[in-house]
Amino acid sequence: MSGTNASTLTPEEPEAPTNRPPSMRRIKLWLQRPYARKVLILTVLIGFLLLPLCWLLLAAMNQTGAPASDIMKDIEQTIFVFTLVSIPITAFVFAVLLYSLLGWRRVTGDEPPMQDSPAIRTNTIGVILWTGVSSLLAFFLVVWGLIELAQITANSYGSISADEQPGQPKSEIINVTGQQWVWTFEYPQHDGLTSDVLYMPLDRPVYFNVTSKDVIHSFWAVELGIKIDANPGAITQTGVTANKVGTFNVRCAELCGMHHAYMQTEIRVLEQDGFDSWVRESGGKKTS
Ligand SMILES: [Cu+2]
Repeated sequence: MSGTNASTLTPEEPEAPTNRPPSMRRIKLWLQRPYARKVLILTVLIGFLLLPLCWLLLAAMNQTGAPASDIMKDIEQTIFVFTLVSIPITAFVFAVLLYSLLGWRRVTGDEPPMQDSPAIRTNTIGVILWTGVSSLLAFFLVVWGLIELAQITANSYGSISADEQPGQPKSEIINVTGQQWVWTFEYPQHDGLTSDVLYMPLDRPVYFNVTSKDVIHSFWAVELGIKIDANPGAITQTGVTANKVGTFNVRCAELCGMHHAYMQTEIRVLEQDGFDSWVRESGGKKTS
């Protein structure tokens, strides 16, 4: 060992590659690759193709007359925004998938395989862009979701009984009972009048006490945007103000046995006069 230079004995870090172009230049180089450009073009194309989805979803939901309450309007808005925000990422993932399937098929004949590109997985700007954009989108959705959730909770009267809500016109209380496989609605303010169709007055807060006689069901007033479990031996509460006259749907949203799919009935939202007449004709007392 004698005579050797001391510096060669100390272990050295492997030499950092010095021939790598700077981050921005590497992205430019990468973008010049034909496949990168094709993937980006595909992303934009697929993005535009997916765009109508936002409206198609709303159109599908509105087929039966939704939104019939502020809650449903909030829910639809949220579905619209979530779809819109997810489109750029979905489009990019599908573009990579499509291009990988179609562009990287078997190499035929003497065709040389495509040249590898400079790796961008360790590219600072690339990594910051990718994680930054997707984090921002996700963060926006979390904030939006929390605000909408608070709004919907307020509109369904949270945990405060509707008739204790400040500044609300007198509410209607309806006891909802699920059982295999029918719904029953009882109106305690009208001599316990019962009905198998959910009659509701327009523009008045309706407060639901929901329970079940047997298994767990879920009371779903589709176009009004409320859905809550109906549990045996317990009462769950929610509420809504219908803001549209019409006939809508109640369904069971919890698999509850053989005829779960048929556990449905109608909601009839009537103007106050019409609702009062229905109450009188059905033997209940008139609303005070
Ligand atoms: Cu059910």
